[in-house]
Amino acid sequence: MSAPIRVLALSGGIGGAKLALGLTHAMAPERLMIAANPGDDFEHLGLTICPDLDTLTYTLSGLSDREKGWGRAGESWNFLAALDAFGGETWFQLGDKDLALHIARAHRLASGESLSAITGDICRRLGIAAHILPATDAPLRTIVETPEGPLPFQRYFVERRAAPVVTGFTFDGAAAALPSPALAEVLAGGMLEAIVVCPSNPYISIDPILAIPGLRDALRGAGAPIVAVSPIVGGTAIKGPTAKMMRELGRPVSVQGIAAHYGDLLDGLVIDEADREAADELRAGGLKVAVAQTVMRSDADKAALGEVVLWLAGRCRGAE
Ligand code: FO1
Repeated sequence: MSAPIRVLALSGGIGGAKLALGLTHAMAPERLMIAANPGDDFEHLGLTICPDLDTLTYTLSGLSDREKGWGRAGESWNFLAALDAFGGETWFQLGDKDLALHIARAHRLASGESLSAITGDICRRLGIAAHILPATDAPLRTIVETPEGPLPFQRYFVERRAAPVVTGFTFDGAAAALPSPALAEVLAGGMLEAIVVCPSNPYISIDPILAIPGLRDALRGAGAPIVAVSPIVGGTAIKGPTAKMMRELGRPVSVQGIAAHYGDLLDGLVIDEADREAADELRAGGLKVAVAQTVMRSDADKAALGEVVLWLAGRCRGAE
């Protein structure tokens, strides 16, 4: 890796990718590494599907479907329609262009290349200056515990539309997973200025990354402040099932609930203006807090939030 990485972001899919894009505008993008949640990944139709990794790749290359948040813009669906005609499984939608990425990746995985090496090459081909990689090259899959039994993540999220009540999570394969090599190198290198926990779902997007043995300690030991952006705004989640999960798990659906979930991992938390009144309580608990507009509608919003995150990390370092 040529330029030393200064900022490491931990990210899930859609919300995390928006902040990651914002960070690329708030700093030199080649100094940014983004470790993607592997927990949403699964094997489907003989292919390894990596939704959060791909959402980051498509978002940072400008290829993403900005309305859906996942998949590619200008997509066609001939493969899915033809598959349907053969009675194939179509509950998980793979567009034609997205399928091309999956086929290219499957072929390379089968020939023994690592997921992080393949992702690095794909990002270079798409002109992405930031370094996107899976948090681990090993299979690490989120299982959602429900009263009707355990459900693999995509069955729960897409096929069942996140409807079953959640009682907990397990991360299959976590015990044997190692951080991907470039991530381990950056964490051990002592060059990081900030670690950013994106406004992703803490249970299903960030916890799978933290389930990699030793990773939480490596993050704390990296010598950089760890700053999160709350995915909860005004007592609800902007997108996705975060608030529903917190309720079902009996946790307060609030920025305090997010702070409590991450506990001593965090040095700083960015909360939305809607939660301004929680700032003093969070500060009394030992966190540095920035109050900002965290709902990212435009690219300017994303860049502005990226700047706030880096500013708060600077304050945590005592640099400003
Ligand atoms: N999300 C859906 O809600 N329905 C889908 O059919 C779907 C297909 C899909 C294909 C490729 C891909 O990279 C992502 C896809 N997603 C889909 C998103 C995926 O389920 C993510 O895990 C979630 O968005 C959570 O981050």
